[in-house]
Amino acid sequence: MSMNGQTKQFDKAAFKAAVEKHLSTTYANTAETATTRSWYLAMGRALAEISTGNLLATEQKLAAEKARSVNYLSLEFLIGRLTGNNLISMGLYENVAAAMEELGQNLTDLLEEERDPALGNGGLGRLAACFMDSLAAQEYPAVGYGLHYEYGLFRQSFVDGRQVEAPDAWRGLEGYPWEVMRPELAQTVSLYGHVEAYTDEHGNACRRWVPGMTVEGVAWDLPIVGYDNQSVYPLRLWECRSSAPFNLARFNDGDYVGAQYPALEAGNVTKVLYPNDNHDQGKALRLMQQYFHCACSVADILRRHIGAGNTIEELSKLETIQLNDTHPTIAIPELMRILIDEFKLGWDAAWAISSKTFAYTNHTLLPEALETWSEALIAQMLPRHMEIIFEINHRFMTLVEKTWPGNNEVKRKLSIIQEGPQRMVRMANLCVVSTYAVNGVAALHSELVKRDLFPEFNELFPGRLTNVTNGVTPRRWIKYCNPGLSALISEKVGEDWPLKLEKVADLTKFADDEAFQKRYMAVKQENKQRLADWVKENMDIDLDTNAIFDIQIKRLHEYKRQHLNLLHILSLYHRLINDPTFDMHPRVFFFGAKAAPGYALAKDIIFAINQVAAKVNNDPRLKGKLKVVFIPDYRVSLAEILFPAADVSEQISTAGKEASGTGNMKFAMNGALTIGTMDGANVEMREEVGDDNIFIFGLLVDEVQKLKQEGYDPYRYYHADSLLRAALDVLETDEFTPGYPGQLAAIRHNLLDGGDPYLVLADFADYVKTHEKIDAEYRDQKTWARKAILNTALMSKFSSDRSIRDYANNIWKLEPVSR
Ligand code: Z16
Repeated sequence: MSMNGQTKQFDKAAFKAAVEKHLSTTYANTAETATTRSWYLAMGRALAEISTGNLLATEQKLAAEKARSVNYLSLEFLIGRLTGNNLISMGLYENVAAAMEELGQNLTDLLEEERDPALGNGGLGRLAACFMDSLAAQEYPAVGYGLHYEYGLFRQSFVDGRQVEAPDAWRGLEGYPWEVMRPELAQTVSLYGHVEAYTDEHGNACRRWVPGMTVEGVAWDLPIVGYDNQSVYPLRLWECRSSAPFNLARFNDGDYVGAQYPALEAGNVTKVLYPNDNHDQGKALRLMQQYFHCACSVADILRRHIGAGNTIEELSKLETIQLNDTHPTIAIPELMRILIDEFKLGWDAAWAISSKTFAYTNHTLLPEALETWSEALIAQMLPRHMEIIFEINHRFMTLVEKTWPGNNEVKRKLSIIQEGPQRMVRMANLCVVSTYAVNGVAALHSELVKRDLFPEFNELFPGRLTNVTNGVTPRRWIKYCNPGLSALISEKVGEDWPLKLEKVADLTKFADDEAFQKRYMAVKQENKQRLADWVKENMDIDLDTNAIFDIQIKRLHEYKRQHLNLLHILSLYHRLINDPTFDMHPRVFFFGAKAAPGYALAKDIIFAINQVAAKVNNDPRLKGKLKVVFIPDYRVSLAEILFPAADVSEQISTAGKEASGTGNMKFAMNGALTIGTMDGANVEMREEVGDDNIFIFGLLVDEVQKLKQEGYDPYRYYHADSLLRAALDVLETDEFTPGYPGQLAAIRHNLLDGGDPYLVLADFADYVKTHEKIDAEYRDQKTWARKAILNTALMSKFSSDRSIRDYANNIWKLEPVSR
């Protein structure tokens, strides 16, 4: 491994001394008594010394250069474990392994001590983490801004097959070794109160916010280490602390304890991550989190900007702010408030800056995921912001009137304020009106944003709505998680592919080379064994690694259709038992998924899969041909074992519903073949690998829309297909819930009388047929190997480095700055 600039040269003796010093002085331990955990923590602190130094140096260099930077605002950063990944980026993996060996410690064991920082739900949070990695790897100046949740996404276990949630105290008792508190960056955030009018010293009529309370924001920086370069960027996470003394009036009244109570409540703003993926819950505390995040982040951006000697008029020249979904939208009225009320700019001057500073990424078309906040709630918590939102809308409505005179219907549709029994603020509309660029996350999705979600906005603001197809970082998702494949790639195409994934296309030359095919499949076999070992150790299930490993890992959601996968499994079970002519290659179906705690049907689907697994895995009639494994507590560190071990990747959402998907890309890079619908990024993956190297099935977006318009009747499919009928009807029996018939009936009911909102039944037959094709093709291992190799070879488009270059070139207008 090459030594890189993070460390100039590695002094093993000095590093060991640093580890031992942390062991004794930071953790009060001795080499004789220390646990593996203490050694991991001490090693982490010693490594963080290096990255913190580089973070500070990068910060100073960028300030001195007056480099234009992007500020990536996201309520979620699903970064996963940092230690192993950072060792690779720093070029220190082997050196540190050797140093720790001399201290009597095994690096692999130490790395297993790290808990996943699960500061995100799923795709959106993981995308933010990949993007930070790609910004640092390519040295595009950037700061990531997020929240320092005390509890990350809940830990999941199964009790009698049902999901049980437990809190995720990701920092442990000792704190997380990679984070560093930045006390001098603390911010005070205002909430509640009222707005008052006043006349300033020049006789101008002004307005100001008189807050009802304040809380404190404390900054914690996590290092985003650039791969093989010297740059380290901050992921700055804000922790909420209560301001003391909190309620001055009550405090002076002598009610000392009572005065602290509201403070205790406010101290809870960053307690816990909301566990919803693709769903808007509309809770007041969530709005408070969003505002707290935005207020701290905008204030910090302005502190850096003004602190470096720039004028406020230069803001949009030097800083751009990317909003990851609508979650940080309140940053827009916050910046307007500061420009107008504090910098005393007029509306037009403020708008000229703000509307050239913000850009917005849309991640979903699902109506239940599009955020709206009640006007009453915003007016109470953020009264000045509500005034500003009204003013933005008023001016926007004037533009709409000019474009479509007298057309009240279009006004009602486009207005930032949704009329009704209680008026609601539509955050996506506010974003489209107030930003210079709006992007979807895959070509198909971005077309649907223009065609179905925002057609009039696209007319009003031509060119504003664009596409940036998602990507994933090849450092974590190939190099770190799949060392066997990485060595093979390096041998054939050279060492620099993690930064230049196009190089991997050279593997196409070896796709038909039998010797290479054997080595490639041997790596796959090792990775399947690693997963099988994990399953044996943690779940005590025996697996045959010659079986097809078929994996669906993603949040549990109806639109992602884990229940379509389940119906297929039930159909195989039915055929294996009832049809003596039926044969299949052995298959293991893996699932990993968390359900939002309030999502009843999602939880029912988890229960059903677990019950089917319990039966199927122990049924001798199946002769070991069918196994079902639901991996509990699916998270980034388990994803790192699952993606490399897959033969088949399940990407089976209803067409038009999955904005992009990113797991689909990780599977394909690691040589799994996709079974998928023409949805999200699957469409572009098919373009890259060719139709022969991906298994596409199901209705197209327009067919889905047409079928729904004509009046979709799930019973039609039920009556026409005996296999489907068998798979559905068994859910009414006690086959999988002995003694308790009907426990799985909610799923069947949803699909038949519930109208099957995601067209599971309409796609079932084609899905089954396509799986039969997979079964047949897997038996020809040479052809399968060829296809798997071509998947690895042809995924370079889906490196997040390419996504970030697209943002930098087409939206942010950013240039790299090397340290
Ligand atoms: C989320 O994970 C996504 C969208 C959204 O509105 C909210 C959340 Cl928490 C996902 C999309 O569902 C997925 O298709 C996409 O790949 C991912 O965001 C990243 O863009």
